[in-house]
Amino acid sequence: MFRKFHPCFDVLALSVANPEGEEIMTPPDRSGRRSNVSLEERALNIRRKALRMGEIQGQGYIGQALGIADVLAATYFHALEYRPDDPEWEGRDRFLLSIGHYAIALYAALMEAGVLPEEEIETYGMDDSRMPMSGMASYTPGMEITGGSLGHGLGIAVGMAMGLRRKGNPALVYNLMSDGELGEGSTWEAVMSAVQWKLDNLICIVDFNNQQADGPTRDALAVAAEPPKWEAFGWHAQEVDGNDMDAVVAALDAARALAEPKPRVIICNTTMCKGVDFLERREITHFVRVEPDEWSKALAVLEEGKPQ
Ligand SMILES: Cc1ncc(C[n+]2csc(CCOP(=O)(O)OP(=O)(O)O)c2C)c(N)n1
Ligand SMILES: [Mg+2]
Repeated sequence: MFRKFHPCFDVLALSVANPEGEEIMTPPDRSGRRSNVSLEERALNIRRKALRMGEIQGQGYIGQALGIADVLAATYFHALEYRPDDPEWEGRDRFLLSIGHYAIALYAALMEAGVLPEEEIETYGMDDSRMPMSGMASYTPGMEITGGSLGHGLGIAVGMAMGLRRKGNPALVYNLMSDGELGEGSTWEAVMSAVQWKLDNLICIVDFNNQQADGPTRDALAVAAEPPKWEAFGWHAQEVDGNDMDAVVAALDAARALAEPKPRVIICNTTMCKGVDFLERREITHFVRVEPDEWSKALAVLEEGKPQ
């Protein structure tokens, strides 16, 4: 069984087994996730769950979660190979959340995907919860790394991609990073390493929401996000509207189908707080302030705009 969209892995991988003797290439069980629920509906559910978690804690990085929901829906329900009931399945694609403060968004996606049970939503951010406010690998099934010290996810992804290739494992490594991380030198060391090692099993997704803690990214180091910059380093680069589902899906397909031996980046232009207009208009969206009565209002606005 060849991976449909990834023609360039080693044929030898077909016979590789993990230490338990299970064939890595056993086709994943898609039941319960690639159902007839549309990607738009998945994205809406991710937004709903994120808002609920925000309401429970009275705070959260909700602007990021609402902004990246479409990308997460396309990634988890169109692109990624994984088994919801076996998050450590050796054949899974690795999804790295370099930006630990986006954990609320990934928890929502993992719940929607059936990796985390929905009942746990009420524990978000509480003592002993498996969903702390910043993502930690040792706490949460499906959380591959402890991100949050910004600028390190891509370097870890490079190491993982090299390791998987060495083991003959055809899984892909996805790294979700932020535009703020483009200002970190360690990111660019990883960019160069990925090219040096011809890592065609690495897909980097940049959430370009034009926001950092201190203001707009375009006022800082925005040139780093442009495709020509990545292409000059030797990457295959695409730039899309990250809130346009069809565009995100097409970009993921193109990244996976590429036969050239190079890493791939998809720069996703997203809108912070997408789907809740009164929050979209807030000036400070990095840690958007939501009043206690605004959580239900935000949910109502989201429901009004839901896909028909
Ligand atoms: C190395 C490092 N420096 C600073 C921080 C503090 N910090 C947390 S989130 C953040 C904003 C960075 O911008 P971006 O990742 O684009 O965040 P967004 O506002 O889009 O969520 C900063 C500076 C950190 N976590 N790690
Ligand atoms: Mg940002």
